[in-house]
Amino acid sequence: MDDLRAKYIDLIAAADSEAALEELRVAAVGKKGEISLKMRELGKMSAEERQVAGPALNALKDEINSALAAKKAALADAALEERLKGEWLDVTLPGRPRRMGTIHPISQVMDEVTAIFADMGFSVAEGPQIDSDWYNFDALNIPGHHPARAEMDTFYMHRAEGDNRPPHVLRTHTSPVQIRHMEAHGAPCRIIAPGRVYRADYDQTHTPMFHQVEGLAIDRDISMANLKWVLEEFVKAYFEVDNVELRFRASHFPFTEPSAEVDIQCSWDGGVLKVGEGSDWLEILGSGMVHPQVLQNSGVDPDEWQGFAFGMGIDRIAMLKYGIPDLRAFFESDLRWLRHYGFAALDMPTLQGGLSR
Ligand code: 2NM
Repeated sequence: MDDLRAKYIDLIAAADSEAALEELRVAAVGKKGEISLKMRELGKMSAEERQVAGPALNALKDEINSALAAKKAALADAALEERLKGEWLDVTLPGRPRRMGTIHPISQVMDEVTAIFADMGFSVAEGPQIDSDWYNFDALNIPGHHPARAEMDTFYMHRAEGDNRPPHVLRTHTSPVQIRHMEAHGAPCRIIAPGRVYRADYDQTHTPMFHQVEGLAIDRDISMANLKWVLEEFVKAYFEVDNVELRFRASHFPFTEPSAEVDIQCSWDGGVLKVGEGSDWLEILGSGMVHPQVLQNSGVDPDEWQGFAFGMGIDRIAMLKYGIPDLRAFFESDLRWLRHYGFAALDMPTLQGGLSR
């Protein structure tokens, strides 16, 4: 028995694979293994002999099984160790740069504008791009015969034959979003409505789809003074300058009274736009005090509430800030143009981190 023990303990220690171990297991404690055969001989022994040999053989069998299990675990550990050496990875290495597309300048500018107005307490409102002519026109104090309807070059949706209701339209501005917001939430309110708008106009400076951001602030005592401050803060933050002169020119919109178009001070030295210096003026937006009729139409009592509204073209202010010469290139999906004018996908504009870099 000691010979058997010595033989198998040595062989197990020397085994170099799971397969070799399995062979040893079969040879030692398998059905026809050496130790099993010895156990069969117990029957031929005398009772006294068996009392000694039986437990001793069982103990030997247990010992061999334990040695097999221990060696098996050791081999598995060694195999894992070997594999881990091969799969070693330095997780402190810098990442490999990978092209992942760019943020379109219009999306970038919408994010910048949103960040600036959010800092002044404005939240973002959204609404449908197809809307009824009530929300797009009538509610805004633009009745059916009003020249502004013709001027807007509206896209009308198709109506089934015999359906004489007024057709829906592709919204010509984001004002319907503001009407819907007032209707749903009432006053006071402080929102901006950025988004796509549509007008049937296509030339050097017009595309049939473009982008607008409108703002609306309604409270009990909001005045043109508040409008002026908000727009000054916006222009300084957006164009990233410390000072800029604004010029309010009297104008007319059906939905505001009084109304003003706003120019910003700039220079065009060497064909390069600089905002906040020089003696030229650049028109960037329209604004005014929301017409009492528009408040009324939105379910807001004009004897209790008043406020300002403004609207500007995002595409235009994007071109101005980032020196993009051709409007139509915005919508051509030219990858070379996008790589040139696009922004890094993970750089979100914030007021603290810098709007643009
Ligand atoms: C502009 C100019 C002036 C405007 C008005 C409204 C509403 F819905 F509150 F009446 N939203 N936006 C507005 C006012 C838009 O764009 C040139």
